[in-house]
Amino acid sequence: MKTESSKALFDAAQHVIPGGVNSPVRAFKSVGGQPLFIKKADGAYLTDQDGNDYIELINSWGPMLFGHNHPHICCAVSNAIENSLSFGAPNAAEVKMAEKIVEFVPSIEKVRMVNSGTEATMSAIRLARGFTKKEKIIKLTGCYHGHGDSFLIAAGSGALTTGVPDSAGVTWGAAKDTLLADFNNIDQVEALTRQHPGEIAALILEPVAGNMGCVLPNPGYLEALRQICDREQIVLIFDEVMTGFRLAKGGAQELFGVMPDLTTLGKIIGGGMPVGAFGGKSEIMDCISPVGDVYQAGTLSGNPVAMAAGLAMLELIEQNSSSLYQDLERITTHIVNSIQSFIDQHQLPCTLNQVGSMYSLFFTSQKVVDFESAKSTDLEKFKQYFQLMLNLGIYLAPSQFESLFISTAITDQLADKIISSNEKALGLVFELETSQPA
Ligand code: KE4
Repeated sequence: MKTESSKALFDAAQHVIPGGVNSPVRAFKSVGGQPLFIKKADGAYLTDQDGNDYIELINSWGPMLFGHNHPHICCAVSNAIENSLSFGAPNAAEVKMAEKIVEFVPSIEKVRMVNSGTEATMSAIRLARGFTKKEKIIKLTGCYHGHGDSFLIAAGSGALTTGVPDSAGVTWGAAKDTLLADFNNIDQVEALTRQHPGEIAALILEPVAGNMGCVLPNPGYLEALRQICDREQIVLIFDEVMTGFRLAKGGAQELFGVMPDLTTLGKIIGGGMPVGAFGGKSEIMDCISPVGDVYQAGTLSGNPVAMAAGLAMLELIEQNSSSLYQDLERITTHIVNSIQSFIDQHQLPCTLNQVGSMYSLFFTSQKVVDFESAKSTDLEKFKQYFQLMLNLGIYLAPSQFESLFISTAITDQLADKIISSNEKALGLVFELETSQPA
């Protein structure tokens, strides 16, 4: 596969951009080789600078629910651009977007637009602290909420201690206010509320984790968190930046029937443009300035072009909602079940997690239910698998600890190509006699 143009661009990029990328995961650090520079994308395909086409399962890390370059979204953006790119003033599209979000997401009564998922989660935490007048938050290991200081916190040495900075530049002052519990472990949350009575402002989680690979909540887990937060007057925040509009029109909260107090959104909500949002009960949201005393602001928040893209995305969801999520689940289940059959047939040390159009293949025999079990995966085997799949024309997330996404652009025919490529790649990774050369 020719990759000279990508290599030349990567060499140039590293002189002027840290690591040559504007987001670390794109650097292919955990899968080796050099990152591919993408020239264009259409439907289910990415095309790199050297003209190589790939069926892609990243969907730009989630937003591309209907595949790339969807005419309805592109047309909406073109029309919006004619009226200038930004006003820095209220505009009709913001109102329509907010009304749509309130209509789609069951727990949201009011919503504030921002420009990324990180901005949404940072703002939601500050809002929860301002609303409750309490300072500590509970975060779950393996969940990622963007790069805000409150979230770049690792579990302390002893279980149930306060967090420790998980990035240079994050202060101990920030870390002391973040408590850690393991995803799917309700006893640890109970223990933290006993250790810190009256101190905890919020508990934030991905209701379906996507950032340790795809990991589902155990039955009853979300309901138990809801009960604890009600009892302890803790603001329950569902970070649905990834799951929002991905798992259902109303996100994971609709799918699982558990209502948070605040929800953070991103990715799909922008249709591929930089958009995030946070929303929830009016009682809480009205603490945000200029109504309340929790400050939050943004030059390009509610940008009219970004709103046009996001609105077009939500319109597509609305127009297709009768079968959209069933269709996405059907084809994703077909892919996952076919790979699972191959794993069972050859008794491979692999496990798959799936919910709706999100799934992950882990290189471990353990059931992956939390960060510890996710970390039991064989990263060397994942690296081989990733590179083999790339050579077979399938572009996966360049990290084991990411979820894959299926868009409506993945037809049954493309699903069969994904399945056969998985069989070839796994055959080579595990050196099965029956495997065909890549
Ligand atoms: P952004 O600031 O990247 O828009 O959103 C942060 C964020 C918040 N919450 C969840 C659940 C998220 O998944 C994310 C961002 N996701 C990663 C991929 N897992 C974005 C990719 C990247 O960092 O380049």
